[in-house]
Amino acid sequence: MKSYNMLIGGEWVGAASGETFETENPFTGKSWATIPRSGVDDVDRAAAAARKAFNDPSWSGLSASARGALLRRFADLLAANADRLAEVETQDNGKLIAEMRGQLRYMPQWYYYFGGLADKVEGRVIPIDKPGVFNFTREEPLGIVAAITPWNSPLMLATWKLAPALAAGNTILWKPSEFSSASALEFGRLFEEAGFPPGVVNIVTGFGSEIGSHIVSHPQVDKVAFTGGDRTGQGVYELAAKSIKPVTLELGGKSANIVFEDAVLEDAVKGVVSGIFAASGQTCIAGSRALVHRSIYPAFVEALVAFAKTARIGDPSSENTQVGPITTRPQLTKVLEYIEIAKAEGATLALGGKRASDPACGDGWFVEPTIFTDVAPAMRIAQEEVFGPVLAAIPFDNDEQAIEIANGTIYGLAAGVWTQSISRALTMSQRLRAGTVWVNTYRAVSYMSPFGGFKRSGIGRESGLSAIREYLQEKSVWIDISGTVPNPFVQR
Ligand code: TXE
Repeated sequence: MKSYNMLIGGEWVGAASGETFETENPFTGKSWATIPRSGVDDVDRAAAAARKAFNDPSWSGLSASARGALLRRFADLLAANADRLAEVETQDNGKLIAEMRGQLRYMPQWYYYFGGLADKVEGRVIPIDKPGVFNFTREEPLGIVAAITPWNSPLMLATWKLAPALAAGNTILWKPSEFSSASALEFGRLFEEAGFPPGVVNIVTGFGSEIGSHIVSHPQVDKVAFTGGDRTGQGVYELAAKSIKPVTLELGGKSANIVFEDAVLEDAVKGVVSGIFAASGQTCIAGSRALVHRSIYPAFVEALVAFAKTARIGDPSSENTQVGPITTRPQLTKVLEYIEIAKAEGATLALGGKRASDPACGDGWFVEPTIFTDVAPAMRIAQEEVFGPVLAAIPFDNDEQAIEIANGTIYGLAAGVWTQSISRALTMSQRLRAGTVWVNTYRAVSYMSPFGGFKRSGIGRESGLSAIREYLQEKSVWIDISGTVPNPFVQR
């Protein structure tokens, strides 16, 4: 068993209580490392360290260019360690090694991009309406950013927060998911190696149910950046409101992949399959509803099932595997429950539908790629986030109905449109109430393009130029240049 410590104020430490918990490998179902189990006093220590670092000239006195250079140095180290980190992640959360390598090799771009942006944040001079005064604005960091991150793409989703927050000059209290803390702790070493002053990045491990509320309501924390489930997100939002903290929330979705009758069917089949079966459906942007024009519905479903059947399921550390395990035991239970719910609701099971028994899966936590047809838009399987390899295929009759069904959930994270018509593509991209719309592609993300949710999928945007604004606050500075301070008792 490997034993990890966590990072507080530049020191690698255990929990003050000495307690740890075990982290499991979803492919073997066995524990492989121990992680410190923090209590509230550990959070207090980390918050104090983050505040000290925020006030210390070794961080606050750095020029924006120097901060940018640190981020770029970190990016270089990340690139050099990408494959090693990918292996840790695959062992800890069961994501495919091929996907993890791709993700980790791309991840440095966020630190290059936001490192480059750090010294391009500028204030404004306001042509103020009052004579004898000069007014300008400054863009300042918020202070301590608490990053609370999930297990599905642990380092990427943390990066979307850490890169802009650090570029803006904040310090970090990061609580990774209890299901995927190992990679975060390995990642932490690179901040040290890059030369970030102690306490600028603190990593506190433990259970959200035990320390989450304490982090969110902590008086030292100035902002909460959260990715996770919508119920947990609601709680975070409510608690943050009590101390008037700004939040960014990314809370998942029930995204529709809409296939029109004029689509290139082969491409649409690939897009729908990658939308739902990549990462075993455990992505916030999973295209978990396939909306298919009725005229092509039977042929499309047949092609979809045939293609999905070719997916190789098994060991995530093998290059050839295409569908890996479910990351956590509770998630496995949840996915299997939703399959039963869909059956009970009267949806037709066209593929899969149970825990995988393929010998390649061993004792791992696998669910077969599952497709339900005859799904009505109001069914729970068409409304609620499953976060697993379960697709609901829904027919529609015309464009208007497609929009109505696609927009007819509480979520609004993403949508896919498959069509060859430019006017349809543009109309759909305008009328779909989602933070991202893909046309004839799916799952593309970049450090350059804003990502976030409409409706209950969240608040705020990550990546792209505007993301740094989520970690800054504007200050207005007034300077008298008239040289005479007027008598306050004389009305002017
Ligand atoms: O998420 P949680 P869970 C969805 C998905 C999944 C469901 C539950 O549908 O089935 O959420 O997953 C921390 N205060 N998504 O239970 O609990 C927790 O420790 C503060 C969608 O794993 O939301 C972890 O670090 N923090 C999603 C983080 O919140 C708390 C990604 C996320 O865990 C807390 C993951 C509390 N009271 C799950 N309780 C997406 N948007 O991509 C827990 N946490």
